[in-house]
Amino acid sequence: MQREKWKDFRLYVITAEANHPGRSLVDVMERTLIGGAQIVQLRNKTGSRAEVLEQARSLRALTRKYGVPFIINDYPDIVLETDADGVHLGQEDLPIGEARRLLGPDRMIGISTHSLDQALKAEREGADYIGVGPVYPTDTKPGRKAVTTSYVTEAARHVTIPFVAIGGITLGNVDRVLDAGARRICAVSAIVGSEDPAAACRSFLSRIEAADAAQ
Ligand code: TZP
Ligand code: MG
Repeated sequence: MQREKWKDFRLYVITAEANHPGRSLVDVMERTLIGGAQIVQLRNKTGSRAEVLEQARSLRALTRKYGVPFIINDYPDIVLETDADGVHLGQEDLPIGEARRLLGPDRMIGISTHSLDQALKAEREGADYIGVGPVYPTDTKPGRKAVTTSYVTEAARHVTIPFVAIGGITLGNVDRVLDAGARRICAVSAIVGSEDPAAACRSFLSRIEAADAAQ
């Protein structure tokens, strides 16, 4: 299955245009790819469908150039329309089984989870990966209570599909998240809001690799 080959990612980057005023989405995301981002998600909670479609087209072309999987938050129809590699769902979005019927066997389905129960349910329903977070409070997803590193440790013990720790992760705390058991990291504002997104990606990757080596 096509989607199996995309699961090896370690550094996941999500778009957040509010974090880089005056710099274009494609430019910032290309810098993350130069720095080694291994999976990219388009997340646009405020734009129109037409805007999301246009951004998806641009990022589909860009990620293809770098051979990196491209995921779209919230719009399975735009996944199909732009030949993206998968969809990312929230707990309130369409059920995983429904997304699978729409997208077929070759595309990835990821889902945000905030508890071990949600994680195990996602696993049973056929998710390809889950988000575990927000680990720390974050302005990128306001109003959502932090799950802390204790949920990261529970996920590391009990979840068998890939899980990616997300939420408030910076170079200042990523080692704690890795120590808690995460092997895949998503950082949004700490990367796309950085002066140098490529350097930020390289720094995150070297922390992830150091944690591997210490295992
Ligand atoms: N889901 C859980 S936390 C989060 C999302 C989309 C935002 C993560 O952004 P940041 O800037 O890395 O805290
Ligand atoms: Mg959603």
